[in-house]
Amino acid sequence: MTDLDHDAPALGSHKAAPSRALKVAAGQLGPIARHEPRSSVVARLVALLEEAAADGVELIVYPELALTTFFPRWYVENEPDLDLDSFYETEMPGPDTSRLFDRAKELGVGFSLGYAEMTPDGHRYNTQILVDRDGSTVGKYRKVHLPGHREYEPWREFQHLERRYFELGDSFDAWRAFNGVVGMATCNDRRWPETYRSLALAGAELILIGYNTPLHYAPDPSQNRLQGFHNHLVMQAGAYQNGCYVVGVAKGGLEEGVDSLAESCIISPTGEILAECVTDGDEIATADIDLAICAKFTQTLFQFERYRRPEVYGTHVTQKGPIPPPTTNKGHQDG
Ligand code: ING
Repeated sequence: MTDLDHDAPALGSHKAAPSRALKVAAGQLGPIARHEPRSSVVARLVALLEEAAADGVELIVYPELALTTFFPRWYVENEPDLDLDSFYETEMPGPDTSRLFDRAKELGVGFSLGYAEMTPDGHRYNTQILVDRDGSTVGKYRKVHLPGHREYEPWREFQHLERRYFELGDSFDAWRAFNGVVGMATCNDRRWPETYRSLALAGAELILIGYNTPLHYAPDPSQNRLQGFHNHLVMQAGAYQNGCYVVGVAKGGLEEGVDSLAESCIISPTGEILAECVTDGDEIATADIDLAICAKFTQTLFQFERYRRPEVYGTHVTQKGPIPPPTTNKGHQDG
């Protein structure tokens, strides 16, 4: 007997669930200079927070590595004026960031913040934290997909040494917060469909993503002109295919000679962009969302427990790379 034989009667027109309104903001940053002090950056983050709070925002999302310049663009060991450890936070909140935590709590606004994490036992991660409106830390995410390279590559105009400066995170988690279920991902994660599906399988209705994306992609510059298209493409697809909201937030603009994509946005489970930043500097874009809208997709077209076929998807977890068919097509079913 196949699953189809026991298919439940088709869903009637989807009954609207009670709304779960939430006002969110993308808290986009422009460039952070090589030696810009954290106190200066935190002042910029607080300014965005206060602007958002004045507009009734309940959750603001900041970019990846939002406290410092994007230091993986350099082989830091060869930069006499740079100290690698100085880019990492050993505590969160710490001396420089407690001002942000305190002000957010005062204003009753939650936030997600990307930063370089150094654990007490010396492990380094590209981390994102989720803080609730009462100032409590809800959860922490460590970037799973690290792009770029590990060794100095002189052929590149600038380096992308995330695989040198960070260790791999190893889980996609979702947390109950903001009257819904919230997940986080970071930058390159947004290009991999597994990211959104893993979080949606954990019940995520809202996925918060910070990014630093150079417009120039050294391994294939033909992609440069497509950076903005690809950025929105992957997040809109991830939102629609998983029936969730996605907030994508850039650190953009010309940072230490590297032009980086801005175009932060808030995306609906419909896949539509609800709000978008229009500059490549410090800017908020806000949207009134309703987490109940997710069910219009997760309880119909993308009702996972009804329509997904995990028993067919085995290669998704057993294989890392592709295994093409042998030179002949023997072994495939006829027809
Ligand atoms: N940055 C990039 C990203 O995935 C990259 C890596 C750069 C990809 C340029 C493509 C083009 O958006 C991070 N930090 O993951």
